Amino acid sequence: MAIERTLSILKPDAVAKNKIGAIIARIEDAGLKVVAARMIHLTQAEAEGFYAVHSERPFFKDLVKFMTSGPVLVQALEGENAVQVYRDVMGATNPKNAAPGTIRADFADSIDENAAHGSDSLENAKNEIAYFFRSIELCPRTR
Ligand code: RTP
Ligand code: MG
Repeated sequence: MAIERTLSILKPDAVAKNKIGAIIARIEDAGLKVVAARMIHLTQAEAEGFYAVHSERPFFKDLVKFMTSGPVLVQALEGENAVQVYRDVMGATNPKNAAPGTIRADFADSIDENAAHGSDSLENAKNEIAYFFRSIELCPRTR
């Protein structure tokens, strides 16, 4: 299987609950490696740009409001099959449907405040990583 990179955002609810370390432990335990990381408090324009694909959806306004409500941890993760592996580690979008032991089952309260974002395809992962990180900020993990 190919080595991929994916974008993770630990959302404002997870940061406010002080669960950054607990969630990164899940990420590392799944074999994914952090190759870039930054804390950022998104502006409205930055959140709207990131979620532009959802701009016509009914939840868009609330999503942007939530994502700008506090700081987030943005990370690029690397590993075999990283896009799907991280989606599996996060669990379903709605924590009520997320399998036990997943990030959203254990740390999220609702579909709106669901602790983590993960890219949904390799192509989107490339674009999303480039939205937050310059190539020089990505540190390949050779060991
Ligand atoms: P994400 O992009 O954050 O990783 O989540 P996802 O792929 O599992 O879900 P997506 O369909 O991309 O939706 C993005 C975020 O919008 C919120 N949402 N709310 N109220 C609703 O019906 C609804 N649907 C989606 C969620 O916070 C979701 O993570
Ligand atoms: Mg998504």
